[in-house]
Parts: sequence; C-alpha cells; structure tokens
Amino acid sequence: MSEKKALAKIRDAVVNLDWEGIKAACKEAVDAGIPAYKAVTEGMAKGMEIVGQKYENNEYFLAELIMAGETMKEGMTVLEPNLKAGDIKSAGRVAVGTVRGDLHDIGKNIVAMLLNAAGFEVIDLGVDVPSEKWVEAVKEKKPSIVGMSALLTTTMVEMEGIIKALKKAGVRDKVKIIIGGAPITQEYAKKIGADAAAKDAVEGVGICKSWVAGK
Ligand code: B1M
Repeated sequence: MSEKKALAKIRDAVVNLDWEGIKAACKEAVDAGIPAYKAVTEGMAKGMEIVGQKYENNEYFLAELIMAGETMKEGMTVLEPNLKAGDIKSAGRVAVGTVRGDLHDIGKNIVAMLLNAAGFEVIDLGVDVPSEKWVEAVKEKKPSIVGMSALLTTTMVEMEGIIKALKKAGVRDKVKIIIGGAPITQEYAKKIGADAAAKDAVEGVGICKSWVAGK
C-alpha cells in the first residue's frame, strides 16, 4: 500500500469514528515502514481536523468529538511504542500540560509523544493544570522547558497567569516557555512573555530541539 493511501486510511478511521478499525490501519502503516510520527501528524491529526470542521458545520456533535478522541487514543496505542523505538538519548526535560479550565488533551498528548520520540524526558502534568502546579513542577522537577497547551479562547488567558506565577516564584528565568493550541499566535506569545508559540507539534518539537542545542 502506498504511503498516501495508508495515511488516508488512518485519517478516515478517525473521521468515521472507527475505533475498532484504527489499530489495524495504524499497524498496516507501521508494517509498511511509514514513520509513526507521520501516521500521527499526517494521518490522525488530519482526521481530527476534519472532525473539527464537521462539528463546526453541525454534522457532528459532542458525542462524536468524544468518540473521535477515543479513536485517536486507540491508534496511539499502536503508534506510540514505535515512536520510541529509536535509540534516542535524553535531550532535556520538558514539563507539558493543558492549562486550568481546559480539558482538551489530544494536541498536548501528540506534542508529548513527539517530544518523547525526540529524546526528551517529558513530565506530563495532565489537563486543567492550575498555576500552582506549574510552579511546583518547575521547582521540583527542574525542567529546562515548560510547554503549555490551551484550546479555548477562555482558557488561553491562563497562560499569562502561569508566567506571572513563575516570575513571582523566582523561577521564570530557569525555563524556556513554549505555548500552543488552536487559538494561540506568535503575537499572543510575545504579549504574555512566552518564548515561543508553535502552530503544530512538529514545529513545537523543532523549537525545543533548537533550544537544547543552544540555537
Ligand atoms: Co472542544 N472546542 N470543547 N472538545 N474541541 C474546540 C477547541 C472548538 C474550537 C470547537 C468549536 O466550537 N469549533 C471550541 C472552542 C471555541 C473557542 O474557544 N473559541 C470548543 C469548545 C467550545 C468546547 C466545549 C466548551 C464544548 C461544550 O462543552 N459545549 C468543551 C470544553 C471542555 C473544557 O475543556 N473545559 C469542549 C470539549 C471537547 C471534547 C471533550 C468533546 C473534545 C476534547 C477531547 C480531548 O481532548 N480529550 C473536544 C474536541 C475534540 C475539540 C476539537 C473538535 C478538536 C480539538 C483537537 O483535539 N484537535 C476542537 C475544534 C478544532 O480545534 N477545530 C474543539 C486535534 C489536535 C491534534 O489539534 O489540539 O489544535 P490541537 O493541537 C495541535 C496544535 O494546536 C499544536 O500541536 C497539536 C498537534 O499538531 N499544539 C501545540 C497544541 N498544544 C500545543 C502545545 C505546544 C505546541 C503545539 O507546546 C507546548
């Protein structure tokens, strides 16, 4: 099967909420030698984009969004071990999470997975993470990078509060801060004092890699 067809099959499994078929589609892609990160970013994430459009067009509703999320998680059970399969040395430590009030974790999980695959040690703080927990994580786990995710325009504002809390605790300068999620822009990152914004997981990992390489 061609790479294009294999990726389309994965994408369609997400769109069709085929949580039983997605594992087979992902396995087929892995067996065909397609890099697992491509199956995530060009297969599953593309499918989720279409699901989002269907939601916006009132073709899909909340139940379908939840099913699509579950379908992606099923696919990840096949792809994640393959992302880690390379012989990778630790590139640095990153604390990631979704900010307070926000339960969206699919994008954050993809970022975490790809960071892991790129050799980073990932501390996943989960979802709905309040500023105190970010501060605690930076003080105790000493990551060199903090990666925040927000999908709602009502929760992205939390990011500024987290940066202020890190400053107040005297640890802001100990970390680089990257932010991401659908409503996030470079301008917003600049405005709140983050070091970078990433439009997708691949770009985010690239930025983190450049930081640990001292670029
Ligand atoms: Co929600 N939701 N949702 N939702 N949901 C959106 C975000 C929305 C745009 C849909 C819409 O109305 N068109 C809308 C927000 C509107 C706004 O704020 N302006 C919305 C809403 C309103 C809501 C609820 C309020 C709905 C309700 O209850 N009435 C509710 C809020 C719950 C809460 O958080 N408190 C809600 C709930 C849900 C579900 C639980 C059903 C489900 C989430 C399941 C889960 O995450 N486990 C869900 C979903 C699936 C979506 C959409 C359809 C898809 C999000 C997604 O997973 N995308 C979304 C519509 C959309 O985005 N078009 C929508 C796929 C994912 C791979 O992309 O997360 O953008 P994304 O991540 C990308 C990049 O953004 C980037 O890399 C990722 C991969 O390339 N990235 C980073 C993300 N974080 C990064 C961090 C980085 C770097 C890059 O560095 C650290």
